[in-house]
Amino acid sequence: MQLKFQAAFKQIDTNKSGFIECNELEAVLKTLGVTLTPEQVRCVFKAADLNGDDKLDMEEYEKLVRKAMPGTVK
Ligand SMILES: [Ca+2]
Repeated sequence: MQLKFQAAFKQIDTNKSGFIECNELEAVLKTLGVTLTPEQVRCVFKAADLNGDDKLDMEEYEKLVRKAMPGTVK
């Protein structure tokens, strides 16, 4: 696991829960210039939430980023 990636994860996890919640995902998408409707954000979130616990752990988030932005995470 890349340190840079962990640092990014911690920045996104604004409430320091150790997980990324749906609203945190929405916020990070906005900073990336991606504007989605709440329904679309929910859809992306659900697709990324592999174990269905309604939050993204670092592994799930990494997979999402790898899928969404190939080449950004090595
Ligand atoms: Ca999860």
